Amino acid sequence: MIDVYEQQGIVFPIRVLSDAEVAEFRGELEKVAREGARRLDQLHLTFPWAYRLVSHEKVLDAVESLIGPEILVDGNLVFYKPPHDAGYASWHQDSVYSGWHLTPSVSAWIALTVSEPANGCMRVVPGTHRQGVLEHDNVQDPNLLNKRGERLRMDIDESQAVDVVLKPGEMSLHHTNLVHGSNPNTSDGPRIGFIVRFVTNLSTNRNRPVMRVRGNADCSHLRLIEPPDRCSA
Ligand SMILES: O=C(O)CCC(=O)C(=O)O
Repeated sequence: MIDVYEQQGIVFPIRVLSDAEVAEFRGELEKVAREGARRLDQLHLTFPWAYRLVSHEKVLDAVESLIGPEILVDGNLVFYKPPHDAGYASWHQDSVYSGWHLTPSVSAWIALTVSEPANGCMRVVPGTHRQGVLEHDNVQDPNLLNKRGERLRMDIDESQAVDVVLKPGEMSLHHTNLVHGSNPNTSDGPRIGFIVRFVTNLSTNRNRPVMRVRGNADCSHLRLIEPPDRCSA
């Protein structure tokens, strides 16, 4: 797995959830996704089911094979594309605003529906993670899913792009410098991606709280936050 990841900047598909687990997590998500919501942030801080998903053993086993056994969650978001929705993600790198390129990190994209070209699956340009952090512009577009409207300045040769096709319960793991984006959902069903940003105890970023999901290294230099079920117990 690590060889493909280092060469391509992404590895997929990785089966992590059973059909029953997909149904359970999707059911929980549908309860909190308001009509028309395209983006839900940081669910793992509030909802025990979302914490269970970010700390799922199979997800963490794959993550551990790339960044080692000390694993922290630095963020979580859901991109929910309703049927026939114009929402899209422009070509971008995650590192631009996050600083994840400064520390061991990886993003997990967990499919809670099928994810394919017709419903706007993630698309990547393999190998671009080796180009370092590239120039981006900020664009205003109500259909843009990227929070700050970040869009890669250079043109992308679309013939080099690869569709990250996933079945429900499968996951991809991508590098923070990998150029990626996605097209609108032109299908009759929703497309749901549950995304988790993982870092390690080597992170020095105190701007955001992080949640430990595996390991026991000293993290006193970070803002560690407890899982939601323990807080409310
Ligand atoms: O889910 C998408 O369409 C885009 C995903 C993305 O931009 C990301 O995971 O950083």
